[in-house]
Amino acid sequence: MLDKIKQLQEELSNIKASTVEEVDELRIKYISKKGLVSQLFSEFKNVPNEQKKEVGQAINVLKNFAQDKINELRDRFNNGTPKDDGLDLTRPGESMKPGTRHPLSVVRNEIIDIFGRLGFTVAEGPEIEDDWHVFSALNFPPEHPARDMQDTFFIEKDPDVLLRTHTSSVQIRVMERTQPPIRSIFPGRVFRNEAISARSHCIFHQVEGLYVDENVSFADLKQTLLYFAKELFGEKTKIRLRPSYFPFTEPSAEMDVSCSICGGKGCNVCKYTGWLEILGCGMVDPNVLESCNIDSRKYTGFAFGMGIERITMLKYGIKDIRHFFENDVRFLKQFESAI
Ligand code: 2NM
Repeated sequence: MLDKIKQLQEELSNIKASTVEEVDELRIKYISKKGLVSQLFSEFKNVPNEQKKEVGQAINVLKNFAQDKINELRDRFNNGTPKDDGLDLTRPGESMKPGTRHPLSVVRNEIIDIFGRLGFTVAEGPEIEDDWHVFSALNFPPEHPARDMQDTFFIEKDPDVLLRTHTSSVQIRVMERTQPPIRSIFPGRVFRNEAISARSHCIFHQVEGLYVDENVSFADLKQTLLYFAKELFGEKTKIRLRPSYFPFTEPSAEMDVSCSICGGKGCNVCKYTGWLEILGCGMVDPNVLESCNIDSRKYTGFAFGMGIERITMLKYGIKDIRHFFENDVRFLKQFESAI
């Protein structure tokens, strides 16, 4: 008798049903008046007296177990009111914060937007380049130090395959395939073989710009950059141009903006000069135009280039360039942007 009870208990532990009808069949089989559990009660009278107590208890346990099991199966199909398992399905879900844009993307998009309002389009090109597009077409003499292994990451030698050190290579590609008017900006990653510190990194981001047409003058360059500086740093911003040298522009200049922290009065960010250097610029050297089959007697152009990291650090008071490459969310989530 006890064996029979044990066997039924095991059978009941494994019962399954995939429809309400199957649940009912199981109910009839086990716990109806003529079911297997009820049959045990009828056989109970034949159990010897000394076993009655033990067997009686076991049958009662089995009966309750069978009842619970059938109820449980039935509840699964009872799609009217789900069983209360401690979940309140009417509660609003946990809110999920959207991610934020990387500060370099925020500033790059802002720069693209400002020049977009002046009619500049965006162009991109390859990060892996050849000597022609990075150096020769840009009027770098053969012995220029930037061509050195010390400054440039070479992938192969003879012929040279290298990582671009500025996005000017994209300007060359655009000028090679398009005749003026050209009015574009060129955002992208660039690579220089430099020691990593708080101020410099071997990978960084640039935006360069180029405007080539008939009668483009230095005055056009100045007004374009003044508009840009006011849009980026505020209406009160002043600019100044200092003579400089680049192989690809003549004349060349470096542009400072009045310090946006102290308004030009002098503070530790501008090292008490009142000015911050933000970009290099100049009139495109006629040799560069000729390298790209653009007639330098008919057309002139201006170009400029800036580091996005530097501008972002100045704009947000970030003291270490390495923050941009560590992806610490405590740093990143402080930047929110509409674009
Ligand atoms: C700079 C500064 C000055 C520049 C010149 C050219 C090109 F291709 F037209 F010759 N592209 N970029 C340029 C000029 C870049 O970056 C500091």
